[in-house]
Amino acid sequence: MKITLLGAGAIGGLWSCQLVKQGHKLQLWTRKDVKTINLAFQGLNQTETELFTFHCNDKAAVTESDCIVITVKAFQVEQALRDILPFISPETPVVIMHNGMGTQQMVHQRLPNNPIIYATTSQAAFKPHPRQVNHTGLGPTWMGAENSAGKNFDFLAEVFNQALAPCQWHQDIAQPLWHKLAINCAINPLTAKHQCQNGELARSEFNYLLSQICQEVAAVMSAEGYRVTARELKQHVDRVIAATATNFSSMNQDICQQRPTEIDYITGYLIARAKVHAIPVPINTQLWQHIKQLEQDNNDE
Ligand code: KPL
Repeated sequence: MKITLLGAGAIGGLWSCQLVKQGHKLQLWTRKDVKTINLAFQGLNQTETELFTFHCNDKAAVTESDCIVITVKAFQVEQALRDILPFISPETPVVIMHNGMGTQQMVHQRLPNNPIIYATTSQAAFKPHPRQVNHTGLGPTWMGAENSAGKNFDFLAEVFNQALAPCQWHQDIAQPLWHKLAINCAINPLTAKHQCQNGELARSEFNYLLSQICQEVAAVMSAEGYRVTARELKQHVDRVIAATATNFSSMNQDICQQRPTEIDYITGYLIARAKVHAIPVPINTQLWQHIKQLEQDNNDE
């Protein structure tokens, strides 16, 4: 397939290399005006790196793309779409993959005709420097239609599955998106606040706090129609903490490197939905305030 990918961060870089290895013709769309980008890629549990050269920013290639993949952060999706919109054909499917929720409405407005597919992944990747991507953990990827036109593109899950398994199509993509949101509500703000690796959260002192976060998320998820218990969410969070023990979460890295975080699309989205259902979420609200303060402090420096 001809693919254009926006957002070659850690996850975008990982998918770019895996899709090219599968024989797809993939170009990168970048903010910098460059013609090519080299990426060194280190596969999971491998010591050697492979070098990939990607063509970039070819407007005609965007128009000819069979699929557009957007892997920028949630708060960058609007700008990314604005940049590329004039070149996207109205029938081209657009796959959007980011942590958090809450970009759907804006995406519908900007792409009223295109098939829209949302994706969420638990694959882990790390960029030790701008031109190197390391695959650091395996996890499932889910894809699903966000509008009726998107329903015809369930085969894309198999395309992504061939590139990096497991990837499956979900009839109600909001369900895996909510489950990933629960994981991110629990792990990301705490690892950013305490400047620690994910594995530190397995210490007993975090147990009660994690359970309270899960309690609040479970209440909002249930009100949204996704029946889940706080206990189930906490067990899932504990499993992800163990599986990603040596990772620094994306929010930890964003705060550390004085970048904006996805807090408004993770905990902020939970708080917004809680408000709609009149459900109190005081613990998540405190964490949201704390991260907003850290972002502000970084800005003031
Ligand atoms: O998605 C993640 C992130 O860092 O954003 C987790 C699952 C917490 C892994 O680090």
